[in-house]
Amino acid sequence: MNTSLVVIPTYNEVESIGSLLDALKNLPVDILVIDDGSPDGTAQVCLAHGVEVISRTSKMGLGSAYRTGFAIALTRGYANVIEMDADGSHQVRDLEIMMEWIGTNELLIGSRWVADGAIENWSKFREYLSKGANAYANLLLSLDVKDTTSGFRIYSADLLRRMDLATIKSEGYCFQIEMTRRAIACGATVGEIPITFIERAHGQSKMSGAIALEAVLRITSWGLLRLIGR
Ligand SMILES: Nc1nc2c(ncn2[C@@H]2O[C@H](COP(=O)(O)OP(=O)(O)OP(=O)(O)O)[C@@H](O)[C@H]2O)c(=O)[nH]1
Ligand SMILES: [Mg+2]
Repeated sequence: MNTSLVVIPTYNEVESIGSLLDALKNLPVDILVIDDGSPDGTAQVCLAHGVEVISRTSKMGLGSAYRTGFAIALTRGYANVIEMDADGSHQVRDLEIMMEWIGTNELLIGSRWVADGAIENWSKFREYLSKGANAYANLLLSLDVKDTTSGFRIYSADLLRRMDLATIKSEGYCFQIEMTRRAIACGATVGEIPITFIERAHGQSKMSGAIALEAVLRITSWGLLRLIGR
């Protein structure tokens, strides 16, 4: 067993998961895929690569997939838990660099919006949506993190144990913001490492109006609670 577990949530990523798993095999990490019954056969590709898959029966959301994966990681005694998307947006070469920083901060975020961070092939709309979400979250929540929505992260297991994960409610990318907020509330230091985020070349984005709305509503309600001192 390695000391780090990469948790990868998947829904219909059959065209990109294989190359990600191949690249990850060169790193000192174990891999756990949380697949929500992808009809395209994503889970079968993982199993063919000798990778463990938790197969859930229906699409239950990114947040609940990560909560499931984190709980397993903590039960098994990993020291570090890594979050990574299966769609080719997160690069294994960036993960190698992020792993060199393990031990410096309890939460390491692969960041698009720090110096030397980059995006490739993203539409202006997606860029403004991401920057807008980060600006809104920072304005209302004073997180002082440039890329709170990034899903490319390394958590120390000690931090995750303190974070009371069962009470994290978000399901879309707001999960990343809620986790950042909770980590800071639990006394974690946060380090941002520049990454190059590449727009998926295959498959379909799971981004939707409902997911963006969840983020706006939750950030606003956390901001209001903060304003009245709760
Ligand atoms: N298990 C599970 N995985 C999911 C679910 N929704 C998204 N994912 C996976 O989570 C990762 C991130 O999802 P994306 O579709 O890339 O969402 P996104 O990064 O917000 O959107 P894009 O930037 O447009 O790609 C991918 O590996 C998805 O397959 C879900 O409901 N269940
Ligand atoms: Mg993506």
